[in-house]
Amino acid sequence: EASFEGVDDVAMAAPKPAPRRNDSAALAKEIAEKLTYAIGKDPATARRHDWLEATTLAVRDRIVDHWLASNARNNASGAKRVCYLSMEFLIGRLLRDAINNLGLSEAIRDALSAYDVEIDLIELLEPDAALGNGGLGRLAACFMESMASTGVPGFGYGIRYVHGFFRQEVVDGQQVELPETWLEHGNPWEFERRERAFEIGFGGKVTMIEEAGKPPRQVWRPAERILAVAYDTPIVGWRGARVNTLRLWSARALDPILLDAFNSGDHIGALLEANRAQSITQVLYPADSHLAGQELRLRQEFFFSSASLQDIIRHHLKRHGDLTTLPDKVAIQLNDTHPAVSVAEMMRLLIDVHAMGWDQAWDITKKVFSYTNHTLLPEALETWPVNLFERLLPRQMQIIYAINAQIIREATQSGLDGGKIAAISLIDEGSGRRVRMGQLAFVGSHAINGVSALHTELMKKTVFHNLHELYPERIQNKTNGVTPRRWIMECNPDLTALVTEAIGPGFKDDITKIKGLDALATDAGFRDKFMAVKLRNKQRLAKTIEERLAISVDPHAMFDVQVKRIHEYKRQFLNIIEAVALYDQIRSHPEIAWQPRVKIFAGKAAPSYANAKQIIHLANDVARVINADPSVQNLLKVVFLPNYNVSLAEQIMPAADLSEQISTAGLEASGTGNMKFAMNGALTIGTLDGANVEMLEHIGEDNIFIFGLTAEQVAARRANGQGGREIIENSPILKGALDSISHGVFSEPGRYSNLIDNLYGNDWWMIAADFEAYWQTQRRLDTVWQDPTAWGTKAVHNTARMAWFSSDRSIREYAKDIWSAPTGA
Ligand code: HBZ
Repeated sequence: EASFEGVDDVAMAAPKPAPRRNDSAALAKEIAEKLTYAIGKDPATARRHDWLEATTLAVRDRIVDHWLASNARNNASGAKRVCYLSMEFLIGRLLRDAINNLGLSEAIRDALSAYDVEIDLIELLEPDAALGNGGLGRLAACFMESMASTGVPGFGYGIRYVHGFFRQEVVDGQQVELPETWLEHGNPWEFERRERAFEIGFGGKVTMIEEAGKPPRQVWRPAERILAVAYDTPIVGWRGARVNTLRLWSARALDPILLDAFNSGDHIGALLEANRAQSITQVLYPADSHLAGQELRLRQEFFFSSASLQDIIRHHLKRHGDLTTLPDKVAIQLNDTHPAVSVAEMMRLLIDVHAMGWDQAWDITKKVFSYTNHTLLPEALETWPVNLFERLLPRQMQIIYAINAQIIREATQSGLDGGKIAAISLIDEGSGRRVRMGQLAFVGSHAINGVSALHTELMKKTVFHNLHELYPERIQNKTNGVTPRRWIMECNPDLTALVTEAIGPGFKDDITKIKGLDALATDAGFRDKFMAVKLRNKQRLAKTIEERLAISVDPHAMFDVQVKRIHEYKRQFLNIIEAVALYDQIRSHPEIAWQPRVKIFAGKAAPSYANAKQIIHLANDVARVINADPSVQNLLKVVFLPNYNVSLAEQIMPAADLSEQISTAGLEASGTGNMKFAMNGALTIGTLDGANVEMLEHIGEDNIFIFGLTAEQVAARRANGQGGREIIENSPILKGALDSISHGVFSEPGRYSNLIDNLYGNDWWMIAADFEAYWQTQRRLDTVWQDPTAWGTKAVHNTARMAWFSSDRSIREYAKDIWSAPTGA
């Protein structure tokens, strides 16, 4: 009970431990104590990982103090709680975050230096918790930190995957996936809550029970039952003011071993059931853009949804006694459709388990839930075959049919025609009957949001066009943000020190104050210091590149960076073609004043996404040839850094000069890397897509480099079926680059013919269509780079004008407009 319920009767009576002191002497003493008594090592023989663990435990004690206090406050005030249900939390390392937010950075550094231990070195040994794929999972992590920092009583609910996102190696230029084992040496941040375990059912039958004097009711008797066990991780907000909980569920068998089978000699068979149960939380699906469509995935979704809802209901009943007040006390945010089955499961729990009537249950459900959409890509929208759903979740399927009937009645009454009704139906009757999870999440929620202004408008016009017509007040926009603690203060300490020196430390508490830098953009002295910080960050990244890849890059060259998941719509291919074109042009026009560039790529491809893997291969092929060619040595390098993850991002963001945000317009819902780069003073080259549009508004058109077709133009070109052939044939630079790729300058001929044929064919991602504009804009950037004053001024404006993209702003908007939840500030 400790974490959620806080002070219970026993704890009240027990004497409280003395609060911890935060000076370096006290910390040094405690770290040594942890090392000795928790780890069993002597300072003289301790290894670096022992010091990491001892430090983590000492920091953790301080977090626990704040954590218990936060929970006690929640319980005393009865304030509305926000439950953020997400299949992914890409939290990365936690030690630096905790130390920074508790204001312990210097004390810890000093404490450890007494033992000749460097915090910067031991921190690197913490595994990077990669319980997510990309932007969606990282957004959930930023939101958890911002809820704690803005005073929202937030509870993250997700899955404790034993194996997070795979580790990527590049072998002979190609991606190889290796298992990731973040829990191998234990996880000091988590607390197992044995008392928080819920049964989760699958399969079986639904029967109607009729008891005298009571209305008939449905009872689900699952064929298979397993346990969901809670593991809690504290999430520390800025200044430790609030510590929230991330509760991750782990699957366990009800019976660890089947004794009958074991005793009759079937030793393996006796363990099968336990293995099957545990398999649910073994591994994260590594696909971010197309549906895995496998039974295990649906099991994962239901498993964590049901456990979270049972926990929420249990807590509510214990505190408030009565489920009719649930919407006043809890808001549940569905992070994409992955937890959308929650809508049906909530109805089941209210009706079947807690004996509520349908109408009241439906009203409560809609008031409690809200849903965030993160993609318009049709191949990423979740649908499940009706027969799979029915077999695994028979009662929930019945409820979905009943919800559907009700929605169709409402649609008919409001005069929607048959075609529109088919479009809003929760069941897709088209290609084999399928349950549409987006529609389910929509109808079960009072608010549905997109993640940037453009994306939200497109949602209204495309995927949810008809539902929007039926329920026009439900869709709203909540533009994404990123936490400035991790993405400025922690990843860029030199910049943080410089900003503090220039405008004082107020921006740490209120990021909008960073606007104060704007006036200094034209101050040569400040600008020089700003660019000197950038140079130091680039030197550090250059060292990493040298160590990992044995490629030496000049920190004075422009670092032109594209790091994100590899996907055709994100158009890494466009960037690579530009690199090839540049390579050709530098060699054919040595008289031109080319500006030295290092093109840096990083990102993972879904293991089953063949074209994305080809793009990685091409990047590595191109890099190998260009980096070995003495004729462009000082002017162009290409680097593919393997195994992009949160920790690598923390090193890359502060070291970038140019940020590539070049998705085909209309397809990147928001982007969040775009924000991290700009906050750290990189200029953006980008399309009018996702949050780039709003970045343009905030940063100003002189300080961001926008090119290419708009979302409308893309839609029109696609509708016309104009391919790329004509464009390619009229563009000697593009044609030349494609020819050198096809003809085997970088590999045997034909290796990339599939990718190239696609450009000549329908050019679905508008790479040919946008190439010329992209090329010209890159050359404009060369001109600006030649003028360090101009570049530095724009860089400072970027950092100064990005405060609005703090996830604190996003969270305050959610709290006010969607959750009706309190914020502290
Ligand atoms: O969510 C991303 C969007 O592509 C990006 O534009 C946006 O900034 C970010 C946060 O809103 N979407 C994802 O990252 N999506 C996934 O990772 C994903 C994971 C599993 C799936 C589908 C999508 O089954």
